[in-house]
Amino acid sequence: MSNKKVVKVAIIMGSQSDYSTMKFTKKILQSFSIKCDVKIVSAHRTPKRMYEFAKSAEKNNYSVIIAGAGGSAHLPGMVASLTTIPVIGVPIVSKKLKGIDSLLSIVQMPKGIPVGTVALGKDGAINAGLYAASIIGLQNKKVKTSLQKFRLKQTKSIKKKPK
Ligand code: RP5
Repeated sequence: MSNKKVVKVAIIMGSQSDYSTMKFTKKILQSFSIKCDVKIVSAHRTPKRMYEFAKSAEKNNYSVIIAGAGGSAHLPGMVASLTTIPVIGVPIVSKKLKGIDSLLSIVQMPKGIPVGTVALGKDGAINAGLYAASIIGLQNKKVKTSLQKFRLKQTKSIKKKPK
């Protein structure tokens, strides 16, 4: 296991409005001292920005890309089609369909281009960060140890009896 490579995660989202969810991904990654770049990249409103982001992701040394999107939520799949870096999709709770649209859109990628899909909203945003830490932990001992400590703390926080 090498600890020398600087690990970096890209957190992208389709809109400013997604940040109230995606900020939890940033927070959990920071708690593991994993560097992250946070950007608004919309598949349909800024397609050129999305293409350029995805095509330069390798050069920018991202280990994982986490993409939050709501509604028809094509951003994670589109980005995944342009790179072989693992992409995790976070379905945002949409206004009209409460996120069922986002969830089905992200999870139902046809074969050939995988997107790791997490739960809707805040839980998914946190789990996306933890999942990225697991992937990075395969190569980075410090991150793996932090993740193990996090799990232990979580286990200890669960009381045997309810108050
Ligand atoms: C999607 O449309 C975004 O990911 C966002 O979840 C949704 C709504 O965007 P806004 O109308 O809030 O900009 O592209």
